Amino acid sequence: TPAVTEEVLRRHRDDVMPFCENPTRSSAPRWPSKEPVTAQELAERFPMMQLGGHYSPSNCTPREKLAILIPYRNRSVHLHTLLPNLIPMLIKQNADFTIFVVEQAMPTRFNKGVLFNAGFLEALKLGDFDCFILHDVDMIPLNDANTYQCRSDGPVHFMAGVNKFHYGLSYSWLLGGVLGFTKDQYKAVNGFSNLYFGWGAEDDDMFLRLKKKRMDYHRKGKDVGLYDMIRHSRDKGWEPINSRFSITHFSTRRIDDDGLNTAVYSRTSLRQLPLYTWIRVFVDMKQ
Ligand code: UDH
Ligand code: NGS
Repeated sequence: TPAVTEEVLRRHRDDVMPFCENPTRSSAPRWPSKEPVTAQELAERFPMMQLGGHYSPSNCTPREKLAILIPYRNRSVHLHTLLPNLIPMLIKQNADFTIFVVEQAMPTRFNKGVLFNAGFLEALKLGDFDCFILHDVDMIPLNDANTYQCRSDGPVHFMAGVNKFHYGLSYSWLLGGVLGFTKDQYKAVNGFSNLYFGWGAEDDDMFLRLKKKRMDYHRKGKDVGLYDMIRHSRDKGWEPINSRFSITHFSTRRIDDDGLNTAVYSRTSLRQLPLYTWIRVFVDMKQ
């Protein structure tokens, strides 16, 4: 009898399980639930989630594997408000996803760029992810039709508007909030700069990286891309630092020598919790 080749197996699987389609249509924004939910209640609410915060639809073949990277420090209430909104949305979208909470240990100033780079590298040690969704912990998606999928022709900015700005953005090239890259796109821009300790500019730096690499990005429309930001005060260790402007000034020159290929951090914890994989890293200020 002829050997069963990979190709035959694949086709067979496709016959039985067609590729997943995103069933959600644009609809009126849902009213998000703004109450934090305890870890235990979340685990009970989402028994279909596998350890480490993984979910894969059982009745179709997913087209891509998503890694959701959430930069994090001391925002437990926000995380426990985001998860009960995000998980059901992604399940409705038939997504194959794994949630990573990438926490920066104290005491160094918070550095989102390094955390994204670390999350990207650490996630790839654990699975073969195709698409990386970089997600602020305090941004609650309002429309289930805001499909978290990457595009082969450029990164996707999923946020068209946020409550804080009357469901608009503060400026047109803003890339903060929720941004999606394929693995190759993220590598092509050499990830984020590692040099921004403190609030601001790492996302503007990314905008310049995309420009430099002649990569267009796509912004979702307001029909689906609206978010509610959970209001909060400024965190300790996340103050705006004046030097950010001069760092950005040299951004495009440095792009290949500062980023994913030069991120310095040490991983101090890795735990697979019921609803997410928790990675804690220590970031030295000498990048
Ligand atoms: N983050 C943390 N912990 C921190 C700092 C940042 O988890 O200590 C993460 C978190 O994912 C957050 C993201 O980084 O969503 C961006 O930080 P942010 O939400 O604080 O940034 P934003 O620009 O707010 O929204 C800045 C402070 C505004 C103070 C307003 C006072 N009225
Ligand atoms: C800009 C920051 C961005 C930041 C954005 C948020 O000024 O990093 O504000 O604006 N750029 C610099 O600091 C250079 S907000 O939407 O909160 O008004 O993301």
